Amino acid sequence: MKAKLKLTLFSAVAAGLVSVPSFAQSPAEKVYIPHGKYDEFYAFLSGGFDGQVNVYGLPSGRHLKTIPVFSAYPMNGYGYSEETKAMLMTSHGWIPWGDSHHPELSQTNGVPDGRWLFINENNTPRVARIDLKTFETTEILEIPFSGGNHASTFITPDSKYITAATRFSVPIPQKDVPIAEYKKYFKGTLTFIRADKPGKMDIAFQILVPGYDYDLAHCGKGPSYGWCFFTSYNTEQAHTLLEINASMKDKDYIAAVNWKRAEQCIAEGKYKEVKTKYAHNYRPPEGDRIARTEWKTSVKWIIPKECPGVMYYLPTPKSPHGVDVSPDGKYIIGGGKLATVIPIHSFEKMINAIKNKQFAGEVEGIPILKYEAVNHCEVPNPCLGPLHTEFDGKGRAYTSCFISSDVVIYDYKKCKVLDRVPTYYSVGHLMIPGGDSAKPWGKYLLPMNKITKDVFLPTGPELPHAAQLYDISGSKPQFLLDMTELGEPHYAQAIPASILMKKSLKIFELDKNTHPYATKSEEAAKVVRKGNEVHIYMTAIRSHFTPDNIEGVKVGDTVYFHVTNIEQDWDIPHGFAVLGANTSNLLIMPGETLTLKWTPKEPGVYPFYCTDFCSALHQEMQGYIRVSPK
Ligand code: CUK
Ligand code: CUA
Repeated sequence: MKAKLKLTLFSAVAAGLVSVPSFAQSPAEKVYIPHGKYDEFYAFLSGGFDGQVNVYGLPSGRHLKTIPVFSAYPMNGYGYSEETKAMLMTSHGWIPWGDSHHPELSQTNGVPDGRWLFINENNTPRVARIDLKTFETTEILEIPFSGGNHASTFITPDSKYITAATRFSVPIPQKDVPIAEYKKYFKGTLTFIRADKPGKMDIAFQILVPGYDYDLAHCGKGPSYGWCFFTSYNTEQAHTLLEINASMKDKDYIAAVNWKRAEQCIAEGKYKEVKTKYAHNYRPPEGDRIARTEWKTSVKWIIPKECPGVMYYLPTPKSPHGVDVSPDGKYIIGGGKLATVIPIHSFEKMINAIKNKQFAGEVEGIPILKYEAVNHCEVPNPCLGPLHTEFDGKGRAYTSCFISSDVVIYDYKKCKVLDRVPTYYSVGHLMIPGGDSAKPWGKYLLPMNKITKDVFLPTGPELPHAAQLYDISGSKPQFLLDMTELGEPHYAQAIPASILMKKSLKIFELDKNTHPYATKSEEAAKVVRKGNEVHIYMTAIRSHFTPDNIEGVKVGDTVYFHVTNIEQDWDIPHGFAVLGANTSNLLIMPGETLTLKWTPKEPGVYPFYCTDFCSALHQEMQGYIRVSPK
């Protein structure tokens, strides 16, 4: 009997009638990458309060790299070297820290293309571009008239714009007013940033909106191309004890912005040019690779009243947090974090409601559409605390649920719950490769959690953050792996490794290095004094620096070590550090020039050395600099 059943099952599988393959391998087998093989996906996780982007391989969960973005990073000298300092400049001064939340890959026709990764900074409003050829931050743009940049960086399907929006409403422009007069003075801005021209990132326009809190966004695609959607909570306009006072209303909003209409208004001159000052920092990925700050002086404001049709409010239950658009561009899913349902709006119904003027009111010239007129359905009893939604490209939506610590899986057209998987614990964002694009790759699901509790070995009071990797390629999700994470990842993106590996750069060619202090051979190494400045044109190659004995420096001089790595092998970086320098190590890649600035305080002879083990004679890669009295 048994043998007969086995045989039947076997023949059914062989005939392709039963889908077993997903569980045919154990989780350990599925995440194991044999030596000599690569991971299938690159995953980019935001670092949250570490201000960086962390790169992992999936399905192994191995940490491959930290890309410094908004925080200085002593490991490679980002923010410390003269070439990268300017990246962290803002109108508030030089800020070596940021809070990064939402990475977003550039897209072509709604599909991630692997050119760039964008990411927001929440605390001192900024957005950044990472060049995925070099895996380096090349551009950071400050956002003026914003109080915290959270609904960012969500992208239009052609990478024309990325979004930004005020998380906290503030007086706009800033001024000294009583906080109790919030309703009178506080405002928000929704910002559209031109993103498709590297080196030329700039604010296309800002829409001046009511003083609510704008939390997250996603842009339309396919039929909804030309629109972006932003969650708008605290429509109560509370300024104290928000946990109670901003949760009074039954419904808040999703703001639907017609950016094509905004472009028209700009073209017709229906905007206000406002003076301000904000930083645009650019470090070219080739050439001299020196970051510079350019100060911008104005932005264009669109006032909704003066540009009718630019914006509508869609009522959405209970303090919506996430807003996500289905791959077909037809549905807009809100994550009402205090709601007991998941509201799904229909783009088609929204357009009809606008045509038929099915309004429930208006605020500051922005029509509020009727809930029943735009709502496609409410997913009943999904979970507790729905937040964010991703898609697998097979008609299923996956929504993270903070309070019930799970991910609910449902058919978003039929509004029917299909399945659920647990998370450990209190999930925030979740990610499926391509899961917010027009063509999800599916395959894996990565819920990222806010609380770790007992998942890993305890490490004192501070624990790593945790994520779980699921295989979602079969008919049932299969739990694969607990992953530790650096900082606090909010959102993530992933792309097949095959796309990025084709674009990735292996070496900075020395010939193309146009740094003014580049030293391309040992013969060209020299020490040049310019008044109080001493410029050391230095080379690094296994296993020595040239020059390695430097004299003639005096207390009171400013010393610049311009170190060029002249290796021909692509995988041999050299480090550089000098005793007592109040900066960091440099990590110089082959073909690159980096500069460490040092102001010696006392006479003496100071050693410097290579910090990255580069050969059997690495320990000999050192030198001395003599400092004499004034
Ligand atoms: S998030 Cu930034 S507070 Cu839900 Cu995108 Cu966590
Ligand atoms: Cu160069 Cu160690």
